[in-house]
Amino acid sequence: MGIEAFKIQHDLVAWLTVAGDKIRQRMTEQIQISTKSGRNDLVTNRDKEIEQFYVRQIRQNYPQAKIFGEEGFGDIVNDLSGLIFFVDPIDGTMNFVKQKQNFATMIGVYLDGEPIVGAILDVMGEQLIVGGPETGVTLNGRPLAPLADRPLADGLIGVNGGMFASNENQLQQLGRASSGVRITGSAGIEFIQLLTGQQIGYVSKLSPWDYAAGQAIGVALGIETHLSSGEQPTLMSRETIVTGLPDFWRYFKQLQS
Ligand code: 2AM
Ligand code: CA
Ligand code: CA
Ligand code: CA
Repeated sequence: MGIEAFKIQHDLVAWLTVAGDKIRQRMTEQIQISTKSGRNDLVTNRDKEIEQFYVRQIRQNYPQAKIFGEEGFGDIVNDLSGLIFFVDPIDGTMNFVKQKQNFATMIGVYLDGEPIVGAILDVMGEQLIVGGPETGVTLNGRPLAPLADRPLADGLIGVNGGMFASNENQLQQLGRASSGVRITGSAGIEFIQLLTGQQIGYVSKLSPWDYAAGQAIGVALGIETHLSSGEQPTLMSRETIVTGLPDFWRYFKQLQS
């Protein structure tokens, strides 16, 4: 395909490892917090520093690539052509600020809209999951096998708290049909739980950098990622993302009809 998926994967592992070390080393330092769209939508100096670190690495190693990053240090991306790095420097910034754990750093890489490789690091849990359709998936270097489908009744699901409370997309019925509902506050951590078999599905309103990495890794393990309509996520704007094992998706689809 003209793109070295294994080389990109190797680079992502190196960059996320350095980023994770930087964040953990500075956990006790005072952080500068500001709000974005509202009081629950935060950004810190650490989010910005880590995105700038990734942007420097990407520019140096993949000068032809476009960078779609949450904090705005990348490019203005208007279409999916070419090589694109979707960057979320700290995912779960509210958890980073309030809990000092349960947050991730992640990057997803696509070529002309097709997944190449994704990497997600649970920074405090030190769990690094990386992979894609061509490279296979590893967790801290150990290979992960594709996931077997499981009935909704036999698995936990992750949801967005606001959507669950308002029963958007009939999430409460979905929750009752499952083994239970969990609200984590970090899309990256939700994806790690999904990809390692601890959860069977996840529904949330997400931006491209929130699901690009998880979707790319999921393709290699049998995880489906859709819009609630069933269409393919656009990787361009904030949308309701439904991701999980096939049985989870079948049940979700039935509830919408
Ligand atoms: P973030 O921390 O990188 O912003 C729970 O809030 C999850 O939804 C997190 O993964 C968070 O990512 C993401 N999210 C997406 N849009 C958000 C918004 N407008 N406000 C808060 N969290 C948002
Ligand atoms: Ca944010
Ligand atoms: Ca995010
Ligand atoms: Ca973020």
